[in-house]
Amino acid sequence: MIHRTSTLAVAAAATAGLLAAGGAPALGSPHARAALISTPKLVIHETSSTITVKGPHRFSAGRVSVTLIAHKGEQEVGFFRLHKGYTYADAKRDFAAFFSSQTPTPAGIKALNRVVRHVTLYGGFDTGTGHKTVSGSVVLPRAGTYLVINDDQGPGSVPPVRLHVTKRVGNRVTPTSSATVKAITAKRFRGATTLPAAGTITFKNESTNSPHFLALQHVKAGTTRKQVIAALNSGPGGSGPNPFENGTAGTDALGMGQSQTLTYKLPAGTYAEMCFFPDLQTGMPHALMGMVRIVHLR
Ligand SMILES: [Cu+2]
Repeated sequence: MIHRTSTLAVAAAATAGLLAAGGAPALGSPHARAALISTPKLVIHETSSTITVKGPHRFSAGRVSVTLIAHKGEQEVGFFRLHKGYTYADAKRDFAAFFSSQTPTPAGIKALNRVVRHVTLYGGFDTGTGHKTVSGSVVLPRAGTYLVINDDQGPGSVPPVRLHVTKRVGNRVTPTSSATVKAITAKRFRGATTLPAAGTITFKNESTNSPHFLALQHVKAGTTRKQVIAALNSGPGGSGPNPFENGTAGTDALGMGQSQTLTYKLPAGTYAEMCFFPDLQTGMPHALMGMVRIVHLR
């Protein structure tokens, strides 16, 4: 995904976890029997021009388990909620305004900020390359209508699917996660430096001022953060050495204070964590501003 300009589009979509299910209820508590409820399971199939969501479209607030299956190439899905008074047509128009020029214009940056102010992003999934599926969970924390969007070319290219979430009625199981990656306000990644090569991780957006997403990109052993940033800045036809290897997977954009889980299987090795969400002042993807961290998958 890092070689496409549309990568930026991925950004603008999605996520969740604030009100993540609190785990198993205490035995003997008066609420024990009522507390643990089953987790809705959605299986999403995408091509670049279609999205189908199999599973329930109406359920109570809380965690939702998601599997994304790409029928062709790399696919992304995002979950978001529009705030009152801001319509899907508004979001579509604002995204289009931001992505209409290669170099963001002042009007485009205003449009991007309108999206971020009026849309809560609950995360999502990017199948990456070299495999057809990725899975995990997002948290849709309260009652309302949520949109599931095919984020391959950004919102607007394919009609969204609506989920009707009713009020929370109980706890759901929190998936077992073996590492946590955090995005922070300084536009950097923090958290575990060793992640599973096959397994489930948690991604949290702890920043207070911007959505972020997590792209895991396999790189050659020994690659430094600076080399990755230099390669990203020089672009596909750049003169420097290419540090990238096959193997990617990721989340979609996650709003401030939200979290999600991501379950994947990738070749073991050295990886760059990268975020391409556009800066709200300049439109520059965060990775080019240094939001790159080297980690190891074992
Ligand atoms: Cu970011």
